[in-house]
Amino acid sequence: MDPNEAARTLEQELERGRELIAAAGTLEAVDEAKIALLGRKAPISAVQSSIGSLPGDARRELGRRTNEAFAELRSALEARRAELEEGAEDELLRADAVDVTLPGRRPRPGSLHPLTLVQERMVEIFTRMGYRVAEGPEIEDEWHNFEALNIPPDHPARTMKDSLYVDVPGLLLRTETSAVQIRTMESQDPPVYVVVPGRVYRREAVDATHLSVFHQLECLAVDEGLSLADLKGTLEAFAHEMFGPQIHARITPDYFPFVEPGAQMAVSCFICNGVGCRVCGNGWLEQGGAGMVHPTVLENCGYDAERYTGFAFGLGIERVAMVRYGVNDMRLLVEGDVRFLEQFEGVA
Ligand code: FA5
Repeated sequence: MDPNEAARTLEQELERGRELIAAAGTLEAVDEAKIALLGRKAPISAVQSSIGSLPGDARRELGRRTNEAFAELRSALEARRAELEEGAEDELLRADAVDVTLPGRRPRPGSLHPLTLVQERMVEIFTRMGYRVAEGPEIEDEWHNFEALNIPPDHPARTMKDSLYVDVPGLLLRTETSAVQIRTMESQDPPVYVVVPGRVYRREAVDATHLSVFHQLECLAVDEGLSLADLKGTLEAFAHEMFGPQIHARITPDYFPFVEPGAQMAVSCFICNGVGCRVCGNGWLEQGGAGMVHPTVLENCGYDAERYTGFAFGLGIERVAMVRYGVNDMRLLVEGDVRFLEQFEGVA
C-alpha cells in the first residue's frame, strides 16, 4: 500500500469509526464495531502491516498517524461503552424504584377456626366454674385408654375394627379424652375438678355427624358428696351458657363401662326445635356421654371409693360447634373451605 492510499484509508476509517460508534445502541453493537474497526481483518490493520515496507521518514509519519488513529478509535469505543453501561444502570435504578405514593397491599387477616372458638368458649365456661385445664398424650397405652377405664378385653372398642393402633405393641391413638381422667387421678389426690380438651381418633365412617379425627372436652369432678344432681346441674349450666335459653338440654340413661349410672346428654335440635328433622331424627342432638365415675375406676387410681364420689362427661366439640353455629354437616368444619371459614371472622 503506498503512503497516500494508506493516509486516505486512515481518514476513511476514522470517519467510518465515528459513525459506527455513534450508532452503536447496545454493548453488543460496541463489541461488533470494535471488531470491524480494530480487528485483524479491519482496513486499519492492513495499513499497519504496510508500514514496515516504507522508507525512513514516510514510515515514521505513517506509523505516527496509524497509532493516533488506533488511539482515537479505542478511546471513542471505550467512551461509548461507558456511556451505555451508565445508561443500563440508570434503567435498573428506574425499574427498581419504589413508588411510595401507590396504595399498599394489605395482607388479609385470618380468623380463628370455629372449632377453636368453640373450644375456647367451652374452656372459659368451665374455668369460670372453678375447673382447671389438664392435658394428656394423643398416643395412649391400653391401660389408660381401656383397662383403667373398666373397659374389658373383649369390648369391641378394643379391636382394630374400632381403634387405630400404632406400630408399637400396646399403644394406640386415644379413642376418647376419658384416658386423661386416669392420668389426672394418678397424678393428684382428690378433690379433682378438671376439663380436658383434645383430639381423639376412631376407625369410623365419615358422614354428616361423624369424623374419624375429632375433638372432645372431658370433664372430671371427684370430691366428697358429689351426686348425679351435681352432674345434671353442671351440664345444664353449660348448655345454657353455650347455646342460650332457646336450646333445651336433657340427659337420658346410657351405658359406658367407666360410669355407673351412665347417661347421654343431648340438646334440642337447632333446626327443628325438638320436633324431629333430617339432621337430628328425633328432635335431639347428642352432645356427649356422662355419668357417675365407677367405683372400680376410682380404685384403679388409688382413690378411696367409700369416701369419694365423682362425675364425668365427654362432649364432642364438633357437635357443640354444629349446634352453636347452626352447621348441619360436620365435614364443613374440617374441609378448610375459605368461603365457609370466613363467615367466622369477628364471631365469638
Ligand atoms: C365417649 O367418648 C365417652 N368417653 C364419653 C364419656 C365421658 C362418658 C365421661 C361418660 C363419662 P361417645 O363415644 O359417645 O362417648 O362420644 C362422646 C361424644 O363425642 C359424642 O356424644 C359425640 O358428641 C362425640 N363423638 C363421638 N364419635 C364422634 C365422631 N365419630 N365424630 C364426631 N364426634 C363424635
